[in-house]
Amino acid sequence: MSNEHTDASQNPEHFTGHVRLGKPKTAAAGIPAVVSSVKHILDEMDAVRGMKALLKLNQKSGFDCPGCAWPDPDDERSAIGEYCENGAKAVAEEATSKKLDAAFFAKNSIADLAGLTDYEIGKKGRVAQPVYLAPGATHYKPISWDDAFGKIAHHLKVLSSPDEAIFYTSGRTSNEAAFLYQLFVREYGTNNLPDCSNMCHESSGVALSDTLGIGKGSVTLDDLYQAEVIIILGQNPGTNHPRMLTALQKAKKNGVKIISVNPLPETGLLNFMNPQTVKGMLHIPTQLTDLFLQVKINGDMALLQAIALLLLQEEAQQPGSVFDNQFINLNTSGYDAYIQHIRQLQLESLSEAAGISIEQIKEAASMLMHKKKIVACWAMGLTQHKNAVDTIKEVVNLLLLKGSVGKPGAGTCPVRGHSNVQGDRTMGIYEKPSETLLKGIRSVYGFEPPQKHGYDTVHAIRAMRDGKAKVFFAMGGNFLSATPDTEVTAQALRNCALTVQVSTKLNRSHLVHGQEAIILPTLGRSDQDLQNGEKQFVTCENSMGVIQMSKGNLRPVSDQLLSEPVIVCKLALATLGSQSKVNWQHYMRHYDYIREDIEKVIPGFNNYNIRVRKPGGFYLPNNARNGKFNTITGKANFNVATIIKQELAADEYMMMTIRSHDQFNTTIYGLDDRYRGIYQERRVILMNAKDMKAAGLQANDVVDLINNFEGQERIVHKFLVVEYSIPEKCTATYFPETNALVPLNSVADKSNTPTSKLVIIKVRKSSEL
Ligand SMILES: Nc1nc2c(c(=O)[nH]1)N[C@H]1C(S)=C(S)[C@@H](COP(=O)(O)OP(=O)(O)OC[C@H]3O[C@@H](n4cnc5c(=O)[nH]c(N)nc54)[C@H](O)[C@@H]3O)O[C@H]1N2
Ligand SMILES: Nc1nc2c(c(=O)[nH]1)N[C@H]1C(S)=C(S)[C@@H](COP(=O)(O)OP(=O)(O)OC[C@H]3O[C@@H](n4cnc5c(=O)[nH]c(N)nc54)[C@H](O)[C@@H]3O)O[C@H]1N2
Ligand code: SF4
Ligand SMILES: [Mo]
Repeated sequence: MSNEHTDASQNPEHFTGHVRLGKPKTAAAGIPAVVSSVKHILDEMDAVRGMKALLKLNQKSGFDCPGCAWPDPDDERSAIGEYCENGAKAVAEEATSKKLDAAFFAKNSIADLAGLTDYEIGKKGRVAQPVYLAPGATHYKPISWDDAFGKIAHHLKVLSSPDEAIFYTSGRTSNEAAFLYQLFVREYGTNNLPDCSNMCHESSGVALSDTLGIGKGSVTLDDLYQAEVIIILGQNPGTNHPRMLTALQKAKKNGVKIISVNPLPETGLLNFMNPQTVKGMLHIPTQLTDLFLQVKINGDMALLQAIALLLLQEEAQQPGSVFDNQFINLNTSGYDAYIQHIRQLQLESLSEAAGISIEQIKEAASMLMHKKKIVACWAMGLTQHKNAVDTIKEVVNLLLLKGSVGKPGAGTCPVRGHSNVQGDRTMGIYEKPSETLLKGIRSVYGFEPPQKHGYDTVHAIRAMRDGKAKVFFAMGGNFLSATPDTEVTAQALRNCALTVQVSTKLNRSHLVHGQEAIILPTLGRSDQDLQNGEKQFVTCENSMGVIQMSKGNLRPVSDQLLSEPVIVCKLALATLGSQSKVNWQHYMRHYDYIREDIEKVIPGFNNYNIRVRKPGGFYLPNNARNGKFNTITGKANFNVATIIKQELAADEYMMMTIRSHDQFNTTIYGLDDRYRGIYQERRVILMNAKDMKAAGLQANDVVDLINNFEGQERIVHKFLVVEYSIPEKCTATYFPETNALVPLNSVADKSNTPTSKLVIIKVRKSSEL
C-alpha cells in the first residue's frame, strides 16, 4: 500500500520555523568534538558497550569504521582512539542497543512511521528480525528467514527475464559479501548492479580511467606527508573525512602549502584543533589552508584552466622552469592539443567564470609554479556536475604538466565516501563488468556470465518507473532518499512487485515500497560474526587501496540477524538451487573459502588470507602510482575541454546539496551543523547577502524552492533563508531534503551521475503562493 508521505523529510509539516544561528566555527574538532562523540555513544548504549566498541574502532585487530573511507595510518595507531567525532557517531548509530522487534512493527503502521522525520526514524533502533509486508497490508509482520528467501526466489524465478530485477549496493558491504552478491546476480543472469558509486565518485572513475588507466586515486598517506602543495577541491573534510585533517596537519609540519577551492569557507579546511595533541586540547588551532579560493559553483574548470594559462606563460618565458618536460615527453599523450587550447584562452573571462580574482589566480599559480610534488584531493564538489568528468580531467592536466603523478609526494586523491565503496567496485559491483572479471568468473565457476551492460542507478529508476523492472533488491543503503527526483523514484519503487532491503536500520526506503516488501536484518561492522562457532572477519578497501580485515566485537542486538555473506548464500541457494555451479554451502562455513576464490578471480589478491591477517593489511597494485598508465594510448592522456557558461535569469540561482555535520548521507544523527553555526533546523537555504537584498529577502524568511527542467516543475516547501558567506548566485541546501528538486535527467556527461551540486532553482516566499 502506498502512503501520502513520499519522503517525510520533505514534508513541510516537519518544518519548525526556528533556526538557531551562531557564528560559523573558526576551527574544527577540539574539545567540542570529544564531547559530541561521547554524547552520541551514551545516547545509544551503555558505557561498557560503548567503550568496548570504541577501543576496537580502526585498530589493527579491530573493526573498520563504518563511517567514511579515509585510510588508517600504516604505522602507529593511537591505542585510545584512532577515530574522529563522526566515526564515533557512525558507531553509535550502528551499535545502538535499541531494537525493533515484532511488537514494534505490530504497533506502528507504515503510515505511522512515514509520518516521522528521518531523524526520528533513524533513532528507533536496529531491525531485529526479518519482516514482510503483504500486498495491501498496513503493517510489516515477522517472517522466518526461510520463508523470506522462498518469497524472493519465487519472485525472481517468475520474471520473464533476469534483467527485470535490480540489485543495488550501498558502500558498506564487505569485500566478501560484495563478491558473493555480484557472483549470485551474474549467475542468476543480469548485470543490473547499480550502486551508490553511480551517484558519488563515478565521474572520478571515468575521468581517471581515461587519463591515467585506473579508476582509483594514486596516492598513499605518505604522499600527502611528502607533498609540497596539496590542492583540495570540492570537499569538506572537517565533516566528511575528519581524520584527513590529522594527515593534513602532519603534512603541514613538513612544510606543505594547502590551497582550498570551495564556494564555502568550510571550517575544518581552514583551521584544525587536533584533540589528540596538547595544543589541540588547549584550543590552539593549526592553520591548514594557505590560500582559500571561494569559487563559484562549478567554476573549478575555469579556475584550473586559468592557472594552467599562467603556468604556460611563465614556461614560455623560461622554458623548462615550470613544466616537467621529460615526464611530458616520455609519459603523456595529447600535450600539443591541450597547450594549443589553453594558449588561446582569456584570463579575464576565466576569472569571471570561476568567480576568482586574477590576483588570487596569480597567487595560486605562483604557489605551484616551481613545485614538483603536488597532490590533488577532491570529492562531491567536483563529481556531481554535468561536466564533472572533464573538470576532473582538468585536475589531471595540471598534475601532468608538473609531472606530479607516479612519484612520491604527488598524485591524485579522490577521497571516497562510504567505507568500502571502493572495495565493492574492486569485487565486481558494477553494471559494466570488465573483461577480466567475466573471464575470471567463467574459468573459476564454469558458467557464462552475462555481458550486456546492466542498469546504473539512474537507468534503474527509469526501468522501474516504466515497468521494465519489477523486483528491487538493495544490499544496504537508502535508495529512495539518496537518489534524485524523489517523487519519481517513489513511483518507481511502488511500481515494483517486490522490494527487498538488507538493512541494519530502518529508513524511508522501507516505507515507500513495492506491492510486497521484505526487510532482511543484517550484522553491522561492529557486530561479532560467528559461523559454525568460529569468529569470522571480513575485509574492506579504503580510499588509498589498502585491504584490511575488520572484525566486530559486540554482541548483536538480536540472535536473528544474519551476516551479509550468509544472506547472499542462502538467497542463491533458494533461487538457483541445484542448478548453481557455485558451492554456496562451502562459503557459509568459513569466509576464508570466499577469499580463496576472490584470489582466483580478482587480480591483486594473491595470498589473500595470509596477507590480510598481517596487521595493517596490504596495498593493492596501482599502476598510476608506479608511473605506468594502462590507457588506450599506453600513456597518461591530456584532455581538452571547454567551460560551460551557466546562463541564469535574474531570479534563478545555482543550488548545491551538501551534508551537514550531523548526518551520514540519509542517516540524520542530529539537527545541528555545528561548524557552519546552524542549529536545530535542516530546512534552510544558505544565500549571499547581495542576492537576498536584490530578491527582497531577509534572514529567516520562509521560502519555497522551485526547479524547472525540461518543462517540468519541481517544488519543495518551507525553507528558512540563512545569510551566509557564499558567492553570488550560489545557494546551498542539505541533502536529502532537496533531492526532490534534482531532475532525474540532469546528469553528468559520460558518468551519468546526478548533478546534485548544481540544480537551477528559483526562490519564492512561501506566503506568495
Ligand atoms: N560525517 C559524514 N561523513 C561522510 C558522509 C556523511 O554524509 N557524513 N558521506 C560520505 C560520502 S558517501 C561521501 S561521497 C563523502 C562526501 O564528502 P564531501 O564531498 O566533502 O561532501 P559534501 O557535503 O557533498 O560536500 C561537498 C563540498 O563541496 C563543496 N562544493 C559544492 N559544489 C562545489 C563546486 O562546484 N566546486 C567546488 N570546488 N566545491 C563545491 C561544498 O561546499 C562542500 O564543501 O563523505 C563521506 N563521509
Ligand atoms: N542531493 C544529493 N543526493 C545525494 C548526494 C548528494 O551529495 N546530494 N550524495 C550521493 C552519494 S555521494 C551517495 S554515496 C549516496 C548514498 O546512498 P546510500 O548508500 O544508498 O545511502 P545511505 O544513506 O548511506 O544508506 C544508509 C542506510 O544503509 C543501511 N546500512 C547501514 N549500514 C549497513 C550495513 O552494514 N549493511 C547493510 N546491509 N545496510 C546498512 C541502513 O539501513 C541505513 O539506513 O547518496 C547520493 N545522493
Ligand atoms: S575519518 Fe572517517 S573512517 Fe576515520 S574515524 Fe572518522 S568517519 Fe571513521
Ligand atoms: Mo558517496
